[in-house]
Amino acid sequence: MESMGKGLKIFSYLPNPRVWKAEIAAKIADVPLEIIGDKPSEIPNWLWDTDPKKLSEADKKDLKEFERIGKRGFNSSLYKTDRFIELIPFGTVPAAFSLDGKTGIFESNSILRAVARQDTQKHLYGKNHFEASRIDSFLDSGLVFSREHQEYLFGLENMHESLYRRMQSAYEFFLNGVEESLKSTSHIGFNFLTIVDISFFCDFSQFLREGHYEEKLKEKGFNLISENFPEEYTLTYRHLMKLAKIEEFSTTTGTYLDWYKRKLQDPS
Ligand SMILES: N[C@@H](CCC(=O)N[C@@H](CS)C(=O)NCC(=O)O)C(=O)O
Repeated sequence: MESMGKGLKIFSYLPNPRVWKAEIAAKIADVPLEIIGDKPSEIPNWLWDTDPKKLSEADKKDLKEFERIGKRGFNSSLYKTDRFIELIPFGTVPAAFSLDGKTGIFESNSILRAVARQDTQKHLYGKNHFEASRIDSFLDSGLVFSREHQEYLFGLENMHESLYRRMQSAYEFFLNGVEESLKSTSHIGFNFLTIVDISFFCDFSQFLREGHYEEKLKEKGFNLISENFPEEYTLTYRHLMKLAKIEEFSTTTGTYLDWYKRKLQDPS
């Protein structure tokens, strides 16, 4: 296979748990990453491109041709170049590019895979093609869960019955599978750490942010979906907490889960 050099360039709003997937894997596998971005409120002032840059108001007037209205999560104007859309046709971030800028990679799990494919020692993407495919199976299931929780998190300010029920059912289905797998292996689906654990950790930590909207949900008559997570899915809960202690995880996510750990200690 043609060698393109080791590494990856990523553009996103930051911090973003979807970017952490690649960051954690890159730390474990020693793959260089260039991460470019800004806080979510500033990302409409950036040129979404293989060579992203911050734009002034004057730049924005000159680049009017690239102005597009956000479709998922953003409802303001975003400046996405034609080259960006050519390489990232769904127009989402995180967006990753090969070092020569010729190949666009989108979907955070695929960006994670792109890092893991550059790992030659840690077997983050399994030890053979069958294990890699089994890893893909878990990642596909995880994407279904994370797509549901994306819509759910967007809707938290104003929850309604059908959105809540969809999330509840996706949560139960996904966590049942993860819990089952942890009955026979130390990690999800395997007896060693893989990108399944990394993807799960980042997506599930993001989902747990529903906890910040407990009052808003209660006002509409709903409980937190993860209310009894530690008791109902004990193995999964323990696994999440175990992963949180691994250095490459904790140095990437910082204090993100601290509020949740505090909440568990003081459930009042
Ligand atoms: N499943 C995707 C989700 C990516 C996504 O939906 N990104 C949104 C922000 S949360 C986006 O880039 N939206 C661009 C827009 O609104 O046009 C992943 O894991 O990368």
